[in-house]
Amino acid sequence: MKIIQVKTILTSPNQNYLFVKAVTDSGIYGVGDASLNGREKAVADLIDTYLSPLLIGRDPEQIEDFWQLVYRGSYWRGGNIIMSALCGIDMALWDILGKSAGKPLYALLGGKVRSKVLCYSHVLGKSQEDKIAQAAEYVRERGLKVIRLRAGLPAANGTFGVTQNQDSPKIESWNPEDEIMNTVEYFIRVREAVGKKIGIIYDLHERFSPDQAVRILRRIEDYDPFFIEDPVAPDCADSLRYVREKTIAPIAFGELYKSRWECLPAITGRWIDFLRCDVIRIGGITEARKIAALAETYDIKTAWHGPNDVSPITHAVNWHLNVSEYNFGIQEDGTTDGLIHQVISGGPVYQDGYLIMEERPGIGCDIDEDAAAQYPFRKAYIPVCRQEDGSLNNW
Ligand code: CS2
Ligand code: MG
Repeated sequence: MKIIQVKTILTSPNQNYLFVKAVTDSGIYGVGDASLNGREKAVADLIDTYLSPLLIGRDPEQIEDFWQLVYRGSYWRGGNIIMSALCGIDMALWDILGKSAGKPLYALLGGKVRSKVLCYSHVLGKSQEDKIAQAAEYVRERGLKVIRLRAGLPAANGTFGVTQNQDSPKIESWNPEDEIMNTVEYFIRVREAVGKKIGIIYDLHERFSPDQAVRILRRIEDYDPFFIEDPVAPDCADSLRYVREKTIAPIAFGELYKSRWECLPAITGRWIDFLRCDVIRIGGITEARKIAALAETYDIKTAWHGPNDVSPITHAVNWHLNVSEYNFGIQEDGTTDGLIHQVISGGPVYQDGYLIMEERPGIGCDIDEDAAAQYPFRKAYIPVCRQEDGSLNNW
C-alpha cells in the first residue's frame, strides 16, 4: 500500500479547524486533526509545501519512521506549527492502519483496560452568578461527576470570540492582584453550591505569577479540588516546582508542552499529578503513547487536553488513548458544539458523567468535504490579556 494523495482541509463551522486526509492506492484513506487555534494557515502551508511531498509514495504503515523523519529530519526541532502538522499526518496514518487491519485504534494500542471514560465539562456564563447556577445545573440535570471552572475573563467562554473574521486579537484587561480574592471566592461558592461529592477542577490558565498562584492554592486546598490546572506558565520549570512544594492541592499541567522532553522535569520531579498535553501539539498518537508510558512510570495520570477548539477526531483519539492506558485519570469533554458535527462524523458522546463511543475501524471518524467547503476559513486570533499599565499578561 502507498500514499497517493494528501489533502489539507481548512474549515470554520464554529471556529477554524484544519484536517488532513491521506489517501492510499488501495482506496483506504485516513483522517487527522492539525488544528492550531489562531495559526491554522501556517500549519496548512507546512503540510502542503513541505510534508505532503515527503509522504506521497510512502508505505503508510511506517508511522514511527515518518514521525522521526519530520521531527529529526527537519533538523530544526518542532514547535507548535511543526508538531501540529506532524500530528495531522500521524493521526491519518494510524487511522489507515486501523482501517486496513479492521480494528479500532485502541486495539492497536494494546486493547481496552476500561469501557467508558470519566469526563468533565466547562462551566460557562457571563457573570459569576450565572456560572455558579450553571455548575449546580450541570450536576443536577446532566449528571456530571466532575466540573471545570476557569479563573476570570467572561470572554474566555466557548469560542473566546474567535468565530468572526478578525484583523487583530481582542484585548481583555486583567488585574491579577485584584483577581486573587475573586478567584478564591468563586471556587468556594461553587463548592458550596454542588456539595462535597462533585469533583471541581480549577483552570488558572497560566494567568498568575508563582507567588499569586500559591496564595490562591493555599486558600482553596481545603475545599478539595479535583485538580488545579496550569497554576503557572510552563516557561520556567522551577516555578512549577515552587508552587508544588507549597500546596497539597493536586496539580494538572501541560497543555502548552510541545514534546516529551518539555514534560520531563515535571514528570521525573513528580511536580504534577495529572499530565494534560494536547495530542495535536505533541505530534500525535505516536508521541502520546510514549508520554503516557513515561507518566505511568512515575504514577502520574493523564488528562489529555480536549477543549472545543480541537475537533471530534482528536476527541476520538483521546478516547482511544483513555480506554487503552492504565494510567488514565480523566478526560476534558469539549465535544458539545453543534456545527462541527456536520463536517466530522463519529467521535465520543457524553452519557451520565462518561464518554462512550461507537466502535469502528481506525479512529472512527470521517470528514464530509462538501460540508467543510460550506464554511470557509476566517482569520481569527486568540484574545490577549493586558494589565492596567498596558503590559501583556499570560492569557
Ligand atoms: C483551556 C483551553 O481547555 C482548557 O483547559 O485551557 O480552552 C484553551 O484556552 C484553548 O485551547 C485555547 O485555544
Ligand atoms: Mg486549560
